[in-house]
Amino acid sequence: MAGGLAGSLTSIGAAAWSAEQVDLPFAGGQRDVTDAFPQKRGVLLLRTRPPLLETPFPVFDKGIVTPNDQFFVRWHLPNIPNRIDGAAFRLNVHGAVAHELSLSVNELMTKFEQVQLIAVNQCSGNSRGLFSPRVAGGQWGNGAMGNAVWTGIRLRDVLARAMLKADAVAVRFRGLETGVLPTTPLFMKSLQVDHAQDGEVMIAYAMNGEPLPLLNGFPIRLIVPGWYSTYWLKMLNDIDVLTQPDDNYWMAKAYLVPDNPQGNVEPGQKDVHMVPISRMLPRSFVTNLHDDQHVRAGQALTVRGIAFGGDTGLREVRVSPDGGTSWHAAKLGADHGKYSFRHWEVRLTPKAGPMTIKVKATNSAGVTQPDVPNWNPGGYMRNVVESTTLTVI
Ligand SMILES: Nc1nc2c(c(=O)[nH]1)N[C@H]1C(S)=C(S)[C@@H](COP(=O)(O)O)O[C@H]1N2
Ligand SMILES: [Mo]
Repeated sequence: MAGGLAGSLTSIGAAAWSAEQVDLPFAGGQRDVTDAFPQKRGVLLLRTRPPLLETPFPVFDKGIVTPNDQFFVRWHLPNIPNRIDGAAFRLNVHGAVAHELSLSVNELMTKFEQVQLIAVNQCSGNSRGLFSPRVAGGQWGNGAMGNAVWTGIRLRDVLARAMLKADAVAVRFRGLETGVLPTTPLFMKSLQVDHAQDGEVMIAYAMNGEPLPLLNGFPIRLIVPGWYSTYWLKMLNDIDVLTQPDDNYWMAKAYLVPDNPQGNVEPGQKDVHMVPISRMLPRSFVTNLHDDQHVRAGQALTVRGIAFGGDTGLREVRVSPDGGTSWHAAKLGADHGKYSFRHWEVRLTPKAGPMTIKVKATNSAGVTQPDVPNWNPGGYMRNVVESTTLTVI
């Protein structure tokens, strides 16, 4: 892959998309299904430039790994390079380091120990369209997430080669894209030095065994396991080691959440202490059934789906066949590591009438999904217990 690395992005949004539409379950939720973006096919179009593309939910029923061509896409700034010469590309490491580095992708692939991890990449604003009261921002359904096998190297190993100086406090990441105006703040995110050196944060050069799709960050991106993907910086070409906390716009002003475990406030509440978003919360979803689906009374019904623990593994997934009155432990599928989606399944025998199935995950730290939706003005961190209402005939 090294010498011939090239991403191409010839016609963002230029081609026609199919007439097919999907209705997400909120006002204004009509989405075209598009094939118009390079290396993407059958994704929901939310915005063209910069691209916001959502994974259609039925994809999550097909396996615990989300295919690259249907993996969601989110960018903040419109000038994304449409071709990257992978051989000429360099990752620069500078700032409070003893040795500045300028590394080719080939050097990253051959001079550091390779590691692999299955991890969920979830946008902070996943499910924002379901917020009530509604909030501004990308109106995602539940498909601004995906699970992939990431191959790359440890950020810690790269930082060790650069040798951080004693006064380093944060590590800031930047990618190749820019805004339309020179005054638009470049998209940059940072991690505290201890987190950056925890040995889990990765620089990935492959996703599900393939080079990263251009729109998912070709040729390299950051993987911050268990944290919302705003930190998973794409087309990563610059690492700046800072001696002060990062006060750039995207850390100090954007992506702030109320300082409590669910990022929760009452609509209209004032004087809330806000902090940068960080760890993910547990979530679980039914993937093989949808609202208003008709099923047969008295016949065994398999209900299955996916769940993840957020910043740690899953302890259990429980399912209620009666809108939350009684709960049954679901059978969990293979464990692919604490940051991965995990399958779950139960068998039910429905009785005639409407039937509301609820699913609730608890992670290994004991954090459980709330029965009542959490809310905040940014539309972040939604993780309410999901309901699916069937008609049993
Ligand atoms: N360079 C760059 N990296 C970025 C972003 C961006 O705008 N630019 N957006 C972040 C956010 S908010 C999300 S949700 C994820 C989306 O990752 P994906 O497009 O691979 O699904 O990328 C993150 N990394
Ligand atoms: Mo995001």
